[in-house]
Amino acid sequence: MYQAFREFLERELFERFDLRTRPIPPGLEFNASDRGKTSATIRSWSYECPQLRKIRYTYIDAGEMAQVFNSVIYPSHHYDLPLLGIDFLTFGKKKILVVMDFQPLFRDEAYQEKYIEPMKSLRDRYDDLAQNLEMKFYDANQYFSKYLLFAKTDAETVQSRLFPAYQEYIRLYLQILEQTEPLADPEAIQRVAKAQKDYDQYSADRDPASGLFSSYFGHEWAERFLYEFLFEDAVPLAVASGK
Ligand code: BLA
Repeated sequence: MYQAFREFLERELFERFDLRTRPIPPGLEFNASDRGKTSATIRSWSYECPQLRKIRYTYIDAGEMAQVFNSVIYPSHHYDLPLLGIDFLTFGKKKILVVMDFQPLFRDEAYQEKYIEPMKSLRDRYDDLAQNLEMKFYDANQYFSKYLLFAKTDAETVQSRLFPAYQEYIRLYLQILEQTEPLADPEAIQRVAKAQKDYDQYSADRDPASGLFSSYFGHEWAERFLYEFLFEDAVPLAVASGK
């Protein structure tokens, strides 16, 4: 269902950047569970280049049960750009939830103006995909912008509306990256590194997918996937609290 989305992202990135494969820890690149009705595969890709220190995307294919496309792009610490976050989820025939955003690292006015306002006209044109839904797992004021796309929708809208919106968001993001001067001040660079790390910790601690990963692939694999791949700069909660 989201394969064309994955292919589009891949093409855009390969055309613009000199990508190298970024290693995925052994055993986490692919997994398959076969429990009769709940058979599922999960596959991930990861790349890097001088401007983008971590590009990762994951596809879960559990047939009619679930289709998921999830991605985060982390710029190099020399860019204070938001992260590009994508989470498109289809469960069964009815439940489709899509989220896409430039995920801000900082919340000051100047930052908003520079990196978030450029999304406004796009978001206004895709108003139907920005539904102001309540967040249960995350805090909408942390690492989400006011112009995020966040919708409960249907398969037809995914093709007719989400696909063009997605393409425009990605192109805008890459255009902003191209126009942004890298930071030179070591303190500013350090501040970005810290903010990206905090994002990983925040996201790993709240990830609503860990139950989904556990149910298909077991708890141990799910924990490794979360802390060694998806949000590798996060420390598992039990370790952080010394338990
Ligand atoms: C919600 N994301 C969810 C849910 C799941 C996932 C299962 C809950 C859906 C529900 O309400 O039943 C799934 N999250 C995943 C998967 C991965 C993951 C499969 O990290 C990894 C492979 N989530 C992101 C990113 C964004 C994001 C990058 O990983 C940013 C665009 C957003 N996901 C996001 C939001 C919700 C969500 C905003 C709703 C959560 C809420 O209600 O608080």
